[in-house]
Amino acid sequence: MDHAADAHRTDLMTITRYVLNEQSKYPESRGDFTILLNHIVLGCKFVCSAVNKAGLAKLIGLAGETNVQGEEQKKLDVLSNEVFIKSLVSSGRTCILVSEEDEEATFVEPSKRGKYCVVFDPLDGSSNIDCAVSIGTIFGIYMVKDSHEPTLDDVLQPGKHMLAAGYCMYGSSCTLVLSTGEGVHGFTLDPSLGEFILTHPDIKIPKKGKIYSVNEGNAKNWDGPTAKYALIKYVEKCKFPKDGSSSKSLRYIGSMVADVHRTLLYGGIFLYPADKKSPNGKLRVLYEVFPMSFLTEQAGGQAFTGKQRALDLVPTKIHERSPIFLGSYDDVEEIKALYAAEGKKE
Ligand code: FDP
Repeated sequence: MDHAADAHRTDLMTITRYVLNEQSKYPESRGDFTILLNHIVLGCKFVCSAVNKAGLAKLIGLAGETNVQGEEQKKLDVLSNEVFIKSLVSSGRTCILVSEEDEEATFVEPSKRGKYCVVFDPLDGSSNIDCAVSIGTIFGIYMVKDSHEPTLDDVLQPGKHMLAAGYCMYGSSCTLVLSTGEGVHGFTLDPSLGEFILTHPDIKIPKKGKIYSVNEGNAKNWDGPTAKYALIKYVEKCKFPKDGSSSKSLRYIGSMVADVHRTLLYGGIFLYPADKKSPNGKLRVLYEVFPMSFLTEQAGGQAFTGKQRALDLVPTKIHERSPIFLGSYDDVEEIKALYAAEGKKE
């Protein structure tokens, strides 16, 4: 009998235990962050359960449709948003919430206010919902700037000021990946326990990868001389490397959470450039680009916008977009070099 393995199996590092351990490093901490995170985790468990039951419960479809009982159906992303907003407000630890689903930020009423601002996309990859492909929730956490009345400036901060970021992927298993600024850790939901258990401690992205991930069908719309030629050259290099190395594989799920999750674990690069349809790129700075860039850097990779380090961006609007290239350190170095070389020709 392998007693060591047994001890490991019975000594479960749940996400709450992990965060409490982290908290104990800061004697002045009052446990507010742990409470906030517990409410995010609750939202993730709810959405996971709703996603798993979506087909059965007739949650799939457009908001505004009615089901056979004549009740109004809520689209999964509308439902997920409601759950996160309610859970975050009731935590008593938040003051501003920015959700992909809501045009305006939510300012929490004074009696329920705390010091954290949470930016999130409750259900990212929504075009994949109806065919049961992996989707996810993405979140980032800031601390309010000072004790004055909170304003939008508290969330319009560069990504490097985030205290924590993460995502939960609703895939073949439900996986929550979190960084509080001390590495990246992955937790898998054990459905029988209803607990996220640490399964991927200290995720490090390979220095160079064998996969590139981009919606290449958009190539005719890739925009601007620098972007267009840098990208075309990069993609050509992935397919027909001139240095005798093997060509890279193309993997594109079209769900940012799933594409970034694979990139963190297997290495490679994920690209969403600007194009003629989306001149500033498609992905949103606050709740897609920043959290994923934060995690990528914490795992040892890089995140670049085509002009600068992604986490240095200072958003001016809550739903601002940006091009993003993130992943293995060496792969992002290559795209940065191509952008620099093509930029000089302009
Ligand atoms: P979706 O439109 O399905 O919600 O956030 C938007 C997003 O998904 C990302 O999850 C995904 O990476 C990207 O858009 C896919 O966009 P394309 O369909 O243009 O490739």
